[in-house]
Amino acid sequence: MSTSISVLVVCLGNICRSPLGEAVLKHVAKERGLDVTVDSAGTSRYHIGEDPDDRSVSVCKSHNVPIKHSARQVTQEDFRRFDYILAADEANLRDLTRVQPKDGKAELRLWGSYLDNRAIPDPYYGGLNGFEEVYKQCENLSNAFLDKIFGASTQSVE
Ligand code: WE7
Repeated sequence: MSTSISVLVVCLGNICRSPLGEAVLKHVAKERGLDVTVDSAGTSRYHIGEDPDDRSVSVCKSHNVPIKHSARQVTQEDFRRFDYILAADEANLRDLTRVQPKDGKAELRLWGSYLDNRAIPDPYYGGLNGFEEVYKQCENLSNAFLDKIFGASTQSVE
């Protein structure tokens, strides 16, 4: 019997880091043959309905990782529906704590807490290489998270 889990990746606007993290986590889980439902959302309502940032799309394209998302704001229902809510940085984590309902079952954590406690830096006001760095960090964070939840024995071999 295999475990099925659901994960919500969260950043500020849900156009740069979190849709990229969603795409990478889906891709890594699929490679490892793991059953993981992944979505993403933003703490802000600023970009609701927008596609991912062109630079997130470009970086995913260069790694042959599919990315498709429409930006949305995190809801209290998300805390009841998802098993894990992973915040990109400490500000996102703080904002999520503020909207977390009493009856939420989701495990709310900084994504980096599964690896090195580092935040995913906001690449919005930088160039494409910041997005490439975020991509690599999301790959490492995806593997660290899946190792922790499913066990390192589920690691795929190249
Ligand atoms: C960002 C952003 C990011 C910063 N994606 N935006 Cl101007 C603005 C205002 C409220 C919410 C959002 Cl979402 C945005 C646009 C989108 N990753 N990062 N803004 C940002 C970075 C450093 C200092 C201040 C802000 C608003």
